[in-house]
Amino acid sequence: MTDTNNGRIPDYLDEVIAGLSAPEKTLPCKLFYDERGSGLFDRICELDEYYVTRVENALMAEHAVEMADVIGPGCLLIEYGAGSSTKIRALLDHLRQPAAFVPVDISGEHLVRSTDALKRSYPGVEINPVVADFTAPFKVPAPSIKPSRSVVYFPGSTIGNFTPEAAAELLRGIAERVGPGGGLLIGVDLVKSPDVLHAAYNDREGVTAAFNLNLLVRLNRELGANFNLSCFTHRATYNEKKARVEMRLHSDRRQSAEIAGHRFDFEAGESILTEYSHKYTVESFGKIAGVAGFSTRRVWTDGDDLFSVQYLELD
Ligand code: AVJ
Repeated sequence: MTDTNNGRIPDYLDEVIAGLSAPEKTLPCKLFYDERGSGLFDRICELDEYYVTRVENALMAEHAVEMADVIGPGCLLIEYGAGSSTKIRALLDHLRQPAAFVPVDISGEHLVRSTDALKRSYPGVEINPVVADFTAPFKVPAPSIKPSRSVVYFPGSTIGNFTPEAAAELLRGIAERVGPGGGLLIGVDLVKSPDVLHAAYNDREGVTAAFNLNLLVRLNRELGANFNLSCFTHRATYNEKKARVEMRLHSDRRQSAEIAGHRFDFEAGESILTEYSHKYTVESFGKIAGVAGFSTRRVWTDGDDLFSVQYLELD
């Protein structure tokens, strides 16, 4: 196992063991985004069926002037999960004299690459990247100019990965970070026809399936696990009652896999839960925001009400 990851044991090993030891087996969805997984996700974003990225990009392009206007001049802008360079560029093109831009991402390499490109495009903007998992505490460096207010930008409907309770908790953390008068510009995917959702998470080309299965590819490589990749199948279903897509890896037969001396047994038909993708109405999201102390100030949606970008403010 030692030569699978330059001799280092990945720090997520305990989380993986705990998740696979639970009565309902789970794996953390943040593990999707290794080099290969990030590439597969980029391909998902270009699929016809996956409306999410296309519609959000269009909303950003169309309304960035208004967004920059409600945010106002001199802000400290902090992006959670910076990977969406098209979206942030729409905003940076129109923001007036931002005090600084702080992209936060769990992948250091990814962050260095995107920050270099942004620095070239926006030489007048102070850019202070932070490598961090935004679900854990982290510090944002103070900009050299005192900001008028702090605003977190959280695109992509990544908030949908969290249960409503965990989402409220994360928003509470953002509220603490931005303080009174601070803002949150957030992309939130909307409740819609189950057919549209089914197609978006079960694309014809099988890119989403490859993205889901890549979790096991990664565990085999980085943890020396021995999952039999041909005996697990991608499943994505819409749970209407909970308003969420649930993604799983389904064990096609009775089998077992070993990771770092731990053995995991699977019944035929047993599955590993790999991701939730919660969908909201403007009202249901407003409630969660309210729990964290935010008020909904503006909501931008497309003509088909597929997706929303919302500006929330802390009173
Ligand atoms: C990046 C979390 C918003 O939930 O739609 C895409 C990830 N999973 N296809 C989503 C994803 C399967 C995506 N988020």
